[in-house]
Amino acid sequence: MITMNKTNGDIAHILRKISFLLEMDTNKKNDRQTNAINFKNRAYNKAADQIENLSINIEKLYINEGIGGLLKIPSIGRAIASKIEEFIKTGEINYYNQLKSELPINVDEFLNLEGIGPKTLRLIYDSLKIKTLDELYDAATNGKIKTIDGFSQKKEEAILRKIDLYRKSKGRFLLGEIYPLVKQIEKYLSELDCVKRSVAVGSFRRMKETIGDIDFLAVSDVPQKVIESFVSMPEVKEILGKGSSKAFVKLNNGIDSDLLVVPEESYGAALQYFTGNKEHGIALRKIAQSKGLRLNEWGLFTLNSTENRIAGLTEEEIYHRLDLDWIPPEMRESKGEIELAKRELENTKKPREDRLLQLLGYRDLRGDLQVHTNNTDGKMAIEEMAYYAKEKFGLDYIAITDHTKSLKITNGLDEGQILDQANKISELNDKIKNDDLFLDKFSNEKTANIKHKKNSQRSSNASFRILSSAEVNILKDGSLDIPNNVLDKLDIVGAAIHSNFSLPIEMQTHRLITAAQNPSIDIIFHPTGRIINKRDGYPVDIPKLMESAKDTDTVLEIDAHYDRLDLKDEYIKMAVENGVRLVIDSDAHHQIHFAFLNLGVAQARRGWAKKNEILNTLPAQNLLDNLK
Ligand code: DGT
Ligand code: CA
Ligand code: CA
Ligand code: ZN
Repeated sequence: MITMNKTNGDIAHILRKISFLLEMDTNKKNDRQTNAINFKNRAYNKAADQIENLSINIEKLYINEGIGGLLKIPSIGRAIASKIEEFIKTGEINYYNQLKSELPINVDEFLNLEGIGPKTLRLIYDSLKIKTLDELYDAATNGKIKTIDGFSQKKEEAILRKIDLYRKSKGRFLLGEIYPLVKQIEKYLSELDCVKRSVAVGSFRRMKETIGDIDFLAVSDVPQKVIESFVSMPEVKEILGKGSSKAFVKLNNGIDSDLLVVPEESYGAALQYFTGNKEHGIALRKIAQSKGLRLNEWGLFTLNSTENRIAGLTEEEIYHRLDLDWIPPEMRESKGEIELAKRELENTKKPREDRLLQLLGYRDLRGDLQVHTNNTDGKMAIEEMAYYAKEKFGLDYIAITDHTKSLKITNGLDEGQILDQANKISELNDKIKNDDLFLDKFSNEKTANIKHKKNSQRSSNASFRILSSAEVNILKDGSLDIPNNVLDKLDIVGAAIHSNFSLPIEMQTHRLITAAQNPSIDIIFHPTGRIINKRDGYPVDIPKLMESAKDTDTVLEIDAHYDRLDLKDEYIKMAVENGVRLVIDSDAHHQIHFAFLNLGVAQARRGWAKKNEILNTLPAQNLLDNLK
């Protein structure tokens, strides 16, 4: 008889803990044992990934179909299936308890602590018997970590910084990480019979780079029904509260989620209220008050003895009744957008494209200027990346920017390999012109598809272009690892810092400025080097870099990879205000990564960028003509 109540999140969590302990255990083993354990810990992690993203409840699946049901899930084999069975039946996994008795650390605390992995932790545990995060922090504060073999003052300081960053970011999720989940729930709610429409609001609608909790808004005449459907989704781990029009839950991956249900006539008002940010909402309510009106999530009302709703169905009518132009959600951060919207509405006679609130759009990018391939650390060949960029993401061009030779961990290319790649690209472009590049490369189904297209719209293939390029490594002194006479044979060149992160701010700024002054460098990639929630990046004097970019006509990149989003919004705004030109790149290492471009567009919109400020909204030839 099964009485436990295990969510997918609980199951995934314990599998991750097993994986973590297994990895801690590799230190003392010989190579062969280590390989076997590595294989095992990856298997547990992969299973956890699968389970977290499953839309069916695993416990129910098991109750209905037994262990055979579990085995149908990809990445779950016999060994893991039987552990899941044991967990569902008894609430425990004996194997986990065994591992834990050998390494009695508080796994939960260390599981998501980026940058201090199981292997490092093992070394620390072996000498200091540290079991908790607090103990680790104390030991580092008291200078005990640096005394361990293989550690140093620098490593100790890095550990303190990582714990600080972790504590600060704890509970905030990366936008790109939760994006698919949010869209999945949004779709589920929208498709309920009792729901007229549903949308994710809050910081998600503002496309903030990290999200504290996910807020949903739904329009319905039967809120109780919507709330029951929401709290019983398989993605829900725990119901934190529910009322007549609201519900609060915790989802399997640990993030909280709110739902507000309103009638149709309040949709726009609720959308406005619930999108925030809080300061933006408060400012709007003050404007309403100053006009003798009241604004809340149900509508905009007059303050007569009988309250009359004068707006509420759409957001536009609310903004307009307050004498403001409608403000894109990405701008609603209380950073001057309200004053701007006021001026803009007063100037509505200006043509639409001259108006400041007309931001870069989600369909405006025509190319991607940072794309990696399996010649270095990417996963696919040049032609595969080109195929997906064109067919699935509608791009007109990509630049192939494999890493260069001094970045050894990626097998960076040397001069000869870069030139070989450029030749290959030029052959591929010839094939594209003749319309036969994509025909022999892929499966029959895809080929049939393209052949059909080839007949119907002959010019489409011919317009796609692959640009030769490289992500050149900036060395410690600001020089590059590839000479200019080689770089000048490429269509376009980006440069980036990948090493010596701990140099002081003057030296980092000097490295970037030296690269910008190099006549062969068109773009500085991911200028600050941060990884959100994981590392702050190297220190840079941003205003100085901007000035140099402007003087040398060097383009700065908004790297759209979800954990970089580098430059961040305030720096984008600074670039825009100072006439520094920008591009948005996916930093794709796999074909699905082109999807990150949208996050880069969002980031640019958060920095108030317009279409003409982003160079890769231009056709390829115009873009090349516009470089320094
Ligand atoms: P988060 O969740 O930390 O990423 O950020 P938000 O902006 O999603 O914040 P959240 O979830 O606390 O609230 C969602 C929206 O609801 C927020 O953007 C504005 C609105 N809101 C929440 N609390 C208040 C409040 O006390 N006053 C006003 N005016 N609005 C609020
Ligand atoms: Ca939120
Ligand atoms: Ca919330
Ligand atoms: Zn890079």
